[in-house]
Amino acid sequence: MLIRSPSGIPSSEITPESVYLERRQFMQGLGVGAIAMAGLGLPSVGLAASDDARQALAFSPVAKKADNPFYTDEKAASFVEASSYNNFYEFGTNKTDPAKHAHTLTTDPWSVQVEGHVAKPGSYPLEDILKLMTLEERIYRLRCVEAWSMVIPWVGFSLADLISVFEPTSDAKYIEFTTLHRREEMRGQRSAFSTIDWPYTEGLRMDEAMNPLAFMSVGMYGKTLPNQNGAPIRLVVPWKYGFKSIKSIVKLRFTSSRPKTSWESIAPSEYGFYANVNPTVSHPRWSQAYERRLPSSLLRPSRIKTEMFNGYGDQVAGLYKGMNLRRYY
Ligand SMILES: Nc1nc2c(c(=O)[nH]1)N[C@H]1C(S)=C(S)[C@@H](COP(=O)(O)O)O[C@H]1N2
Ligand SMILES: [Mo]
Repeated sequence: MLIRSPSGIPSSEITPESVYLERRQFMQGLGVGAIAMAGLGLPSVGLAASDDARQALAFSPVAKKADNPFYTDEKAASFVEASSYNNFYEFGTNKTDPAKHAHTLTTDPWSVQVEGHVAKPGSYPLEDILKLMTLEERIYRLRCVEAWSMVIPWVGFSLADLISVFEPTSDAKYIEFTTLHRREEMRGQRSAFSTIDWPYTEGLRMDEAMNPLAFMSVGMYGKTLPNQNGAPIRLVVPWKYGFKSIKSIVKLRFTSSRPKTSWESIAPSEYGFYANVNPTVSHPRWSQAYERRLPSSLLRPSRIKTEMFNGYGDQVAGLYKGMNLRRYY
């Protein structure tokens, strides 16, 4: 199915000049960040290459106001930090594996298959999706279940806007998301030791997916996503543990019953379907009361208190009214 841009104007022509200027100054700042990182002994493997491959995006920058839920004035990680310390098991289980190995992934052409309880199922080429969506920037905290977190400036569009394109029916109560399964390009999927039954899947309840915070990201730091961060399109759900923010998405399925997710299937006692950030419910093997805000070092451990719903309670607590969050973890 072909979707036409309403205006026909390439998005690159409608970015205000000021955004480009700001971005250029920002990118110049990155060189300094790379040197600082080298000092911390963090890897720089493959980063120059992945940065070169990234395209500038046209987007409206985030409004830097204290009451904007899509913004935080907490210090963002640098691009190098956010693209060299990753979880993306399709490329290996070490934090440095994705930056080393994700360059093998082909992200163009890319389509998203839409199935289930929708009026408009089909295979949607990513470029057609992008013509329909207005790109914006959001600076979100992402809290990993492993008790570290980062602040990252994402570029993308609201998941609710995307969902409305497919016209879900009243039977659509959940959405299941699926990552690409392509063993030739994803060395983690070829590993004999992998615990994940590929492809990686995730899910959201429909009202969670429609919450204005839920975001589909196609970029970060003003440019298209590096492969290790989930190119060309990934989910960002900032009030939930990072594993819900599924990368390199190829399928959305609208279902009437709750989908089984990868982590829940591997260890149901450790990872629940909801996976809301909750400092009062420990992981069976460690506390979730504190987190390490990256970058951190021995001298500056950056240990901070974890907030309920990762600090997004004003926006999302209502979704879980009356639910026992110890039971529905
Ligand atoms: N397909 C897929 N998506 C994934 C993962 C993964 O292994 N495979 N890891 C998740 C985890 S545990 C985290 S913390 C975030 C990390 O996102 P980042 O590397 O962009 O910071 O991606 C999530 N999305
Ligand atoms: Mo994570």
